[in-house]
Amino acid sequence: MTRPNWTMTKSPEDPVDTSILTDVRPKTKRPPLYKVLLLNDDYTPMEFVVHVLERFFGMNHAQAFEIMLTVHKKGVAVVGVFSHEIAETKVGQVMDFARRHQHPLQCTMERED
Ligand code: TYC
Repeated sequence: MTRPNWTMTKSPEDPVDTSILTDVRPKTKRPPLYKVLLLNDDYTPMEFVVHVLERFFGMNHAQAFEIMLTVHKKGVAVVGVFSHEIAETKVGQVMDFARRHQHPLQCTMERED
């Protein structure tokens, strides 16, 4: 009977062939994380962006104001890192909220390396 080598009993007469099947660790690769990015534009009011960061990303007012200013000055900033599903939800919430208020604010996600 042929059995995988990790279940075979070793004996001098029956040496275990470790040449192929040697790794018995279960595969535990963690799923990738996604950065949620906020993009600058010339029209969305600063207060609206601060409100978005407080409402959807759980930031306090000072944190939200600081990140908003970073986006305003640098063009883009990471506002959070999440699983694929949560990142998609956040992007959808921000885009929907901005569209409903007729602001051109853009929010995207990007796989983290
Ligand atoms: N640049 C905008 C303004 O001057 C403010 C702004 C900040 C817009 C961040 C978008 O993601 C943004 N009103």
